[in-house]
Amino acid sequence: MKNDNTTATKRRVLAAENLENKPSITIGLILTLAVMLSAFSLTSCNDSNANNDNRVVVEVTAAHDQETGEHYFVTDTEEVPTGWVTFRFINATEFTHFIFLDYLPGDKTIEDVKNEIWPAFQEAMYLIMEDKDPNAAYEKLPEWFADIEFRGGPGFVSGGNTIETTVFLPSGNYVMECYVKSTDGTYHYTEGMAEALVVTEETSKAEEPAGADIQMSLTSQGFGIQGELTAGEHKVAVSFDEESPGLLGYDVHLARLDEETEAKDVALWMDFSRKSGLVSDHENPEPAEFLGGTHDMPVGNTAYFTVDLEPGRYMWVAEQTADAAMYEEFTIPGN
Ligand SMILES: [Cu+2]
Repeated sequence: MKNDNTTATKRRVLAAENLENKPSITIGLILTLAVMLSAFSLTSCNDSNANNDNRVVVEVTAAHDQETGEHYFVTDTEEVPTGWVTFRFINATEFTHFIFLDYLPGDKTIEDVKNEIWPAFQEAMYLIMEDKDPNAAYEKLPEWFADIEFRGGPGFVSGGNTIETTVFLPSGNYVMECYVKSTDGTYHYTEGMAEALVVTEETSKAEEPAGADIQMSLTSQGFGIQGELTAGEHKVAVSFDEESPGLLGYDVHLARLDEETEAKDVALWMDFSRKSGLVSDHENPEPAEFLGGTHDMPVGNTAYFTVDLEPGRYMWVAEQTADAAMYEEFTIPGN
């Protein structure tokens, strides 16, 4: 796993050196190569663990077209059997992304979401950017929006990093979307960062992940963490134990903080309804390095993800509005 971080760090240094005056294809290639290398080492690392033979893995790569500005996902499958699904999410860009899983009601498809849901949210965000009331736009949401179930998905991850998150998916139609924003308020899904996933009625043989050494119980009281956070790799099991009163459920993401960054500022950035919330681009980079986690799921579900901690400052943070900010800072001591 060490290779991951080394490669990611190299990539970041490379990016920092080149960003100013030489965008374009060369950097894109270097980044892609670096990320592919880091993904490869993660794969070999996991495959050396026993009993994963039946795992169902969806590999998704976050990509960015420098010429058109388009953000998009590249996925290796459009269909999986019902059961435990592991998402391996490779961020081959310089920006933060995530995969949020919408479980659609009835026979709704990604086209319905594109036509009826995202335009309302996008219009609302552009109103917010102009300091106008977004409610008129939100009122355009169709009634069936309330029937979409949020089913977790890989949490926030900064450029160059690869993460894995495992969730249980019932059969039906899903959308994988990212709603990180650009400085002008444009959501990534508006730029094309969304893909459909069909979960069939065939039952997979994938087993529920075992061996979690960190347990979390997510409620309005916080993360309910049990287990010892030390340097090295940890498997985290997250149980969703309280219904959210609003749109945003209780979820958890890991961020690494540099010496100057205040945890509170990262928590505020998590509020999508603020102008500067969830913005990640060259003009306004994300406030910390994100290392994965899980989005919210209905009460009673459990999601799993893996983290690799080095000595340093970290925080767990939920995607909540500024007035309900939920975060917890911790330090992994050095030698
Ligand atoms: Cu994104």
